[in-house]
Amino acid sequence: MSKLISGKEVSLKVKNQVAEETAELKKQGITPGLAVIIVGNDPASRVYVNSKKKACAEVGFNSYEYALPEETTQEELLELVEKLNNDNNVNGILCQLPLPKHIEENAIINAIKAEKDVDAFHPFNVGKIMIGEYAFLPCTPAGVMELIDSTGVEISGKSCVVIGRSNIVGKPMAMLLLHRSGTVTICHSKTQNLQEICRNADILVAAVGRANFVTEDMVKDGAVVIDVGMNRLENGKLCGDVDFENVEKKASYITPVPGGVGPMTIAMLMKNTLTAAKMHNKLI
Ligand code: L34
Repeated sequence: MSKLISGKEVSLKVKNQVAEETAELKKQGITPGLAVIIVGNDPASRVYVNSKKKACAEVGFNSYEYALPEETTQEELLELVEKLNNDNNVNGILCQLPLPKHIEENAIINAIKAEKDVDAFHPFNVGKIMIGEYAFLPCTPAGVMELIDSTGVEISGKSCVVIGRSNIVGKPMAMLLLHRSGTVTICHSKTQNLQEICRNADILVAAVGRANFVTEDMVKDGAVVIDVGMNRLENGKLCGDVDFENVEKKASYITPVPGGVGPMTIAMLMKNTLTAAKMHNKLI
């Protein structure tokens, strides 16, 4: 029987810490500010952006929402980013992905000033992550690290397998595990012997985007299993990449969906925005 890792609890701890530090900053007349841009009407994005605004209020930040219509042009969006780059009340800028197809995501990511890039998606910040010298960690992988650390399980020397190679999760996730001296394997859709490789993992992180992709036969007895998946089934139910019911019996620790990685993504965004505010005020 495995132990559930509560993203709700761990995220609350992170947010409480951010709130305490924010209260201190406010005494010096500094209130961190996060600008969140959402383009179009994706219902899932709407839910996540609302949670981000709510978290800002909880920790004491100002938040500025820019909800733009689906037909917004790339030029219009770039203009807004430029305006926010130059706005001193804004310490962090986040453009919720995915964007409508007619907008090139990389053009927007590259336009956000690296020092306000609280997602850590800008190539400058991605490069910093590679060399282990970062101000901002990408929110989801950073949240996963907090969840693993909350178990007390040592990462150093362990076999860590990441399923998924996206720029947003899989690649930076592997890098963070490597920085902590994990022996890291990245698996993807072309991987041969996927089951065998996963079965060897002491720490297994699933970021595939397919419901119930990770089955019991792919999991080692006693593994730590982290589920980054966020799949909406036809019946509206939210479900991860891991066949929770069966994998739970084998894992030593496992994250639920919802209530696992999702809330951590938001908590780490708060942490990055606080860091940005401190940097902009030359406090770090
Ligand atoms: N720019 N785009 C940018 N930054 C990000 O960090 C994100 N991401 C991903 C999608 N696009 C982005 C998020 O915010 C995924 N993501 C995210 C954030 C929060 C949650 C899920 C995904 C979350 O709070 N999930 C809840 C359930 C929410 C529900 O009921 O739908 C959970 O408990 O897992």
